[in-house]
Amino acid sequence: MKGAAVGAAALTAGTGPWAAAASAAESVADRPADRPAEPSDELRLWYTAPAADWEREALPIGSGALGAMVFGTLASERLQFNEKTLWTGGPGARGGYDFGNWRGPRPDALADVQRRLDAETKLDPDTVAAELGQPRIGYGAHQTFGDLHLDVPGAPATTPADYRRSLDLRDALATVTYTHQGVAHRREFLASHPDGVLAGRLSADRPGSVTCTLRHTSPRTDFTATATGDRLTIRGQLADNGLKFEAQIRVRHEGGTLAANSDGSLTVTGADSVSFVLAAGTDYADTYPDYRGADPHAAVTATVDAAAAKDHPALRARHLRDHRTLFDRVALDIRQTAPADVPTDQLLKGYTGGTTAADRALEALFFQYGRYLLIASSRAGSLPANLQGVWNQSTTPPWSADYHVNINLQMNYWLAEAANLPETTAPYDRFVAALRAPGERTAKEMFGSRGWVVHNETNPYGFTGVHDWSTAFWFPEAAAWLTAQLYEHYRFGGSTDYLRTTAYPLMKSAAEFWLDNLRTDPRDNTLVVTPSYSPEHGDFTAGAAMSQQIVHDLLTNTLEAAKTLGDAPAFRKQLADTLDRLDPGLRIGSWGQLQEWKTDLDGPTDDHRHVSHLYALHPGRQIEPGSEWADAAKVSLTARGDGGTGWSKAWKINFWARLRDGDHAHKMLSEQLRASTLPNLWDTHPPFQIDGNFGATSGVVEMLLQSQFDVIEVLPALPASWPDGSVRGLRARGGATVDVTWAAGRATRLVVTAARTRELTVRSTLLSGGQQTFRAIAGRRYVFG
Ligand code: FUC
Repeated sequence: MKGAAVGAAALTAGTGPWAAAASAAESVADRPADRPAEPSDELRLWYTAPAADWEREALPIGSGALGAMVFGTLASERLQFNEKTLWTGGPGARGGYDFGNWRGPRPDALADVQRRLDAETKLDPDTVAAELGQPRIGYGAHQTFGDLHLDVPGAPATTPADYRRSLDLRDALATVTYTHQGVAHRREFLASHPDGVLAGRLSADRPGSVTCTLRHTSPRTDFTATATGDRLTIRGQLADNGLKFEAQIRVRHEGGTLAANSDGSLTVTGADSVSFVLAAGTDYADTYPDYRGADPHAAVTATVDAAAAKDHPALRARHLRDHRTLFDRVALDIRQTAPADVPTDQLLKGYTGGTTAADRALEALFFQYGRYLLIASSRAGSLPANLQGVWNQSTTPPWSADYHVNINLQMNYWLAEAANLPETTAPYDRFVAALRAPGERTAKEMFGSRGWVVHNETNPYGFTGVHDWSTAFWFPEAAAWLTAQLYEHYRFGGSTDYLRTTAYPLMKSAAEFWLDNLRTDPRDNTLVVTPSYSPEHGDFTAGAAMSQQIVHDLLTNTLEAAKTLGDAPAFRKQLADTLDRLDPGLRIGSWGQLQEWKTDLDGPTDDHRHVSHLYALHPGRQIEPGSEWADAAKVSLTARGDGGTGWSKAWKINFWARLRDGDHAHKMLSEQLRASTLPNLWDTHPPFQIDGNFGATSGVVEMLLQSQFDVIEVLPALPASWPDGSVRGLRARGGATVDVTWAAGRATRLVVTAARTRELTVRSTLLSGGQQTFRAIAGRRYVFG
């Protein structure tokens, strides 16, 4: 009944489908009856040749703390692997900082720059960096742990015709299969979060035909590798900062013999199958100021021994249950059909911009790949996903494979709540919480103020100061931006306890920093951030749009939270008064654009990749669709164009979706696939940078469901190229899970599952008047259409 009023009917009361799924999933083959089987080929990356190139071709698996890149090389399988905390730098590193390093510039340098900006309105970045910057020392970089090689003597010299290398996103399994001399060989690799190990198995369909040598190599020299019994131990200490690291590998074999070699390798000969488990760790701890915990030996030994006590099928079953509990929550059907004979690199090459069912298969795969990658690189118990997730083959990776916080780390988590993976934010929360102590020290020493601060980028060792790269060093707004995700976690999940204990203390401290640091702009008496630098672009000014919008967002969220939690009226009043006087960072310029700076400096031909002044549109919620600001944002976005680096294109998907232009959002998705995606579907800046993958998945969600204004908006930006389809399991703020089916571009069925008892407002063309508000009961499903 198109457009007719359909009463919200509670169908089932219960604890929600995912709780039921988790307890019912005794066997991995089990699937609750209301969950359709998904065509698994559509959720698989596959190739017909081994990977030659780490960045472009190898396939990622990860458990959050551990990651590996699988090459599928015939004669010597290569698993490049990582442990997330293996970082050089930090206090105690050679030339490392002692948290006094950024006592900063001359005590009056900041005030000088502020005075000059009052008088001159802008200053070039080099001038400001000469005043406020200082060399960055002891920053460090994420390190590869090395490669585990599995040498297979007698492997075919050329790639067999039936060779297949694949990554199944539902199973989180990387497999390699081929037939050689009549024997079918299979390799399977996984990264298990519940068991904390990388695990693999080599098998064949003829008994006795698996022989292989396991050995470890690394570009580092500060370790020893020893083999005893079925165990290979790699142990060392980073020369740079003394961080201790250890990995242990244990091998099992069915049939054949095992030998430990004096060169630190293990050889299995003539087995029916060989399996291994690998655990790794360091003595890193996220505790200021020393950042060291227990020697990793005991934990690595316990983990690897516990995993080695299980056989591979048992590890695999536990891994599948864990992964699918998260992954299976969301299914996207845009009438995609993956042609059975077209490998993923060819699917990408043949992509025509979304006009065919094969194109849609790539788009749906890319969407789910973002979810897969977040599960693989962000689980509780380690650091959050860095610029490369958890995958890094180098000792000097691009940008140190660090945590850039002038957009990149934040973008990594844009999908987490709405794409139904809220558990993946646990490491992010912990990381942000750990920045507070060093960030308060930096606020005190550099700014003489309360609160905490962090600038353009950071590392696991509390680097919260500045350096002197003039166009990318000054960004004290980063702390405020980082806390926005914490408040989103509350808005989606609704736990007041989480708000009180985790989010609010960090938000409040970030707000205190700005209460102390906003200055009165002599031009108009408003409160502004100064000096202010719109990320990586233009001159230093006072009150650039993004600075103002971020602070506006922070103070708005903090005031809301303070009311919810009943914080002191005097503090609430201070927040409200400050918001009243704050320049909101929204201004329309001479050519109808949303201004990037407080004075009208925007060039209509400027195509810079950062579109910072649209923060208020996304990820913020200051600009409502249909407003004059939205029109101005559209002018700016149109002028910036459809180019940019991978993450920039991904951001533009989100922007266009928020502007309710599904076709342009889809255009940006197709630009990203066409120009900024590698054959293994990693996003490329270039080089590989994972934020673009995460940002694109977030953008697709924004096309299908939005809730930033506390109204559940169904199909707000559906593109013409997805006329029919369905999506299951997206989350909305207010604690609801939404399934939508649509046909000919209009919703035909809507299921809202309430996680909390509260009033919900749903907007959809399916509802009479376009909108319905009802009191939802926790655990019930409300079906429309
Ligand atoms: C920001 C971007 C760069 C790059 C870097 C890691 O500084 O401006 O393009 O993505 O982060």
